[in-house]
Amino acid sequence: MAASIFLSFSDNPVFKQYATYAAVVTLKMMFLSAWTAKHRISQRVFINSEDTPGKPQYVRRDDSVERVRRCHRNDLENIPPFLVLGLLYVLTGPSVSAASWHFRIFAASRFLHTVAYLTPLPQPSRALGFTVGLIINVSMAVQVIMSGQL
Ligand code: GSH
Repeated sequence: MAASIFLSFSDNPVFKQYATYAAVVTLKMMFLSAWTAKHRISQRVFINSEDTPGKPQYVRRDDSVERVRRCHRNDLENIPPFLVLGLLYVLTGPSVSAASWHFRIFAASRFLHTVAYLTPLPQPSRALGFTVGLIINVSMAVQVIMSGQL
């Protein structure tokens, strides 16, 4: 039976799992904003002239900052879809075990992607992180579509 749309931590263990992993990956994604800011300040690499008054030479690009930004952008391409698809998937009433494996593997894949991008680790480690997360999102989307009516 499909899960109730009125979800809470106490009465739906699958939603509890979803909420926990959603918070973890969202925090990880938000961390990359702070990490970008840290790199900008320590490398003196600013994007706007008002961020470095009187020092226009610091309005420049730098690969260490761009790398963190690319990593963050990749999270933005993958984590919001997880948040939407994961919630819809919870509403299809999956087993706790199947759902937790989806959420766990997605979270692990995004941590692998981040570590591989920022270290950087040799490919295909980053591609693996990206691909596994993508497969999980596709799997949840397919299950949502299959449990609905087109
Ligand atoms: N928007 C991505 C891109 O332009 O590369 C789509 C494909 C993708 O996400 N590829 C992964 C990646 O880490 C695995 S190679 N791409 C680098 C990036 O998004 O900066």
